[in-house]
Parts: sequence; C-alpha cells; structure tokens
Amino acid sequence: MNKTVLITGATSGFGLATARVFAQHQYRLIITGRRSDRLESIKNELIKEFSAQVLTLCFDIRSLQQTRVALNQIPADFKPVDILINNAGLALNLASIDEGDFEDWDTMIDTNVKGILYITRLLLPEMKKRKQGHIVNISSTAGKETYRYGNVYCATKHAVDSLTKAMRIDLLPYGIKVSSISPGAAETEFSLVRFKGDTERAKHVYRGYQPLHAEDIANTIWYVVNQPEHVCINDVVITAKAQANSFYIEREGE
Ligand code: NDP
Ligand code: 8X3
Repeated sequence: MNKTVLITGATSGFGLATARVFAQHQYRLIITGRRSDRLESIKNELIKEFSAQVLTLCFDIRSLQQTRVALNQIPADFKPVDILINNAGLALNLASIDEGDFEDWDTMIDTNVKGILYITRLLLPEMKKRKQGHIVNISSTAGKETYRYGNVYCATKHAVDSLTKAMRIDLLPYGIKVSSISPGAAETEFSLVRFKGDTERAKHVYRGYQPLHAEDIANTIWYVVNQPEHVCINDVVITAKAQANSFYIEREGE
C-alpha cells in the first residue's frame, strides 16, 4: 500500500525537491506552504509528471489555529500520515545580538521552532495509536555551530537539534522514528529570503564554490526514510565538498 508523506515548506527548495522524489516513488503527497499559487502549480506538475496523488494545504506554520484547521482538512484517503518532514523554515538577516530586529526574531522563532512543535504535536496522536511513523526534522549546520551574526537563526536550529533528541526519547515507547538532517549551505531561495530580496547579497553567499543543491537534501531524506524497519538514522550532517562546517568554506580565488 502506498504511504503518505506530509512535507512542510514544499513551495521551493528542499521541500519541493523532496516532493518530486517521493512523487516519483508513488507516495501520496501532502504539500504545504503559504503561497497557494505555487502549491497548485506544483501539484499539477507532480500529477502530470508522476501521476501522483497530491493534496495541497495552504497555511502559515506559525499559527496553531491555521495548522489545526489545515490538518483537519486531510481526507480519509490521505490518512494515515506515515512520514512528516518538518522542513518549513527560514533565516532573516545577519545582525549583531544588540542590533537584531525584534520582528525578525519572532518570525524565525515562531516558524523554525513553534511551527515544528505545533504540527508534530497535532499529528502525533494518530502515529502513537498506530505505533508507527517517521518524523524528519530539517535542522542545519547552524544547529551545530553558532556563527557571527547568526545568533537567533542558529539558536532556532540548535532548538531543532534538541527537540529532535527529545522527540526520539519521548516517542521511543511508540515505535516512532525521529531523524534530523543538518545541511550546510545550499543554493535555494534561502538566502534571497534571508536578505529580503537582495539578489546580489544572496548570490554572494555561494561565490567561488559549488554549494549543495536542493536535490542533494531530497536524496538524503529519501535515504533516511528508506532504511529497514529496525534502523533509525538519528542525524545526518551534510555539506558541500568545499565546506567543512559553519566557519570554513574553500572558495576559488580567495
Ligand atoms: P526555501 O526558502 O527555498 O524554502 C523554505 C520553505 O519554507 C518554503 O516552501 C516556504 O514556503 C516555507 N515557509 C517559510 N515560512 C513559512 C511559514 N511561516 N509557513 C509555512 N511555510 C513556510 O529554503 P530551503 O529549502 O533552503 O529551506 C528549507 C529548510 O532548510 C529551512 O528550515 C532552512 O532553515 C533549512 N536549511 C537551509 C539551508 C540552506 O542553505 N538552504 C541549509 C540548512 C538548513 P512559503 O513561502 O510558500 O510559505
Ligand atoms: C542554512 C545554512 O550556514 O546559512 O541553515 O546557516 S547557514
């Protein structure tokens, strides 16, 4: 029987690439994000290319109310949700801790931390009842090392790291697997969002080396959820060949 995967933040980047991989393998897909036009065109693309079964849920992951309403719309033929990929997230700006923007802080904390908590908490009763399920949290190398001016974003990803460990412990009696993937720099819309539409600044992040691509992370997620039943991959730290960690990137010509 085909399984259902719910991917948050599937309107671009890792989430979209992951949706394509799972669609290719005939999973039922629930894809989420705030941009309804993108959700609809991605749904059409996946149906056309892979004859996939796709449900779109348009909501803001920061809102418990919106998340609850959206999940209540999942029809019986898309249930149960077998795999939850907590991918939606963002960074906003780089600023010293004494100069950070309060609104940016709220957005990052509400999206990256509370967003994961809300949707996971709401989907868990069914997974618990079935004693089955797999939660994959997208963390970051920013959750391993804190870099200059990355303060609040790094803190949210350290929180994802910690929550992943906490979930794995608490859900142990229910046979629910919990994994995290911690990527280094990958060229998606991430830097464009971080620098609020400044394309030059966004491009500068990836100068002089080959960063990760969204497909690299999608393939890693696929690997993590396709292990034998008795195996749980706890965490995968993955960087481009040119990147050692948050601090060291080998760039040509520098
Ligand atoms: P993108 O900007 O390409 O994608 C982010 C996705 O998150 C979009 O689909 C966006 O959808 C969704 N999203 C953001 N805010 C919300 C919200 N409030 N409610 C619902 N959905 C939301 O970035 P990436 O694909 O690169 O990022 C995916 C994850 O990977 C993030 O958690 C990021 O922190 C993490 N990451 C990224 C790295 C990178 O270098 N790119 C490296 C390590 C980790 P929409 O705008 O339609 O709501
Ligand atoms: C995204 C990677 O290095 O910009 O999490 O924080 S980094």
